[in-house]
Amino acid sequence: MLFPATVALLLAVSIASRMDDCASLAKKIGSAYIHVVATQYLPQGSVIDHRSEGLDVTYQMTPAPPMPVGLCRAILNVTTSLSSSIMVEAWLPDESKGRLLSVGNRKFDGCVEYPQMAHGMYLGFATVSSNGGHNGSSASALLDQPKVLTDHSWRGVQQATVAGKALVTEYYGSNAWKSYHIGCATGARQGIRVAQLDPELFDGIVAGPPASNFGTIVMWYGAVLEDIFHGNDTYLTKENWDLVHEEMLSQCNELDGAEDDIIKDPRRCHLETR
Ligand SMILES: [Ca+2]
Repeated sequence: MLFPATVALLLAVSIASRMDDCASLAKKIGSAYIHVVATQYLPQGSVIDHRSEGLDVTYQMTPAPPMPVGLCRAILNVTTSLSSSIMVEAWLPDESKGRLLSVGNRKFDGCVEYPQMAHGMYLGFATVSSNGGHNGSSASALLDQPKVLTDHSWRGVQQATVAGKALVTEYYGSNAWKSYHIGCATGARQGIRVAQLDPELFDGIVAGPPASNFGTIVMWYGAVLEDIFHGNDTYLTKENWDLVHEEMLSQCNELDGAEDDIIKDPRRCHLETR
């Protein structure tokens, strides 16, 4: 039987060993194209204060949750062309199942999806994501910058995954035996594009509602917003739309057999307004 003081000592030695392993990644992974910005061992429950790290622009959309497990965090700058680069964040959990998970971006964001990365930690994935080549949520960084646009389109995911695979090999001593990508909307579109251009990179891709036909989606948004939020007195106000929403639910919620506030097939909902 181990005494509590002995257990605490073993735990401290284990964490110290992991901190050394994590720190040594900086020497092993660097190359002409990959610059290691920082490595950091994060014990279970610790919180990343990215604002104090000066990274609030890159990570502003979604604050980091408390770390669900102990992990080695690596931040890389990966050169993708003569005029573009991506910031990559990789989390390597203490208890790995030998698999890698890539997490995509959202909309025009250059923001690392911390909550999805934390989800990867729960499942024992080494998890990687990037800023897609630019910081913040604006698309202005993409204007007249085709290399940056390419990074946001697909190359950021590809290169972050390549770097992530190298990190896994160095940190755990063996290659990732499976690699997956997960994303919603833009993140899904990125995964599909990578599958077209580099089909061997992933073993599987979870593409939520993929924003693949992005130009049409943006045009559709413009048309719909013009129709419903034009500001003319003859248009419905937000309060009016709330009434429409409630009425649609009351008339059509049960059409799909479930009273769950979801109308599964809106085409079957013919709103009776009189
Ligand atoms: Ca329903």
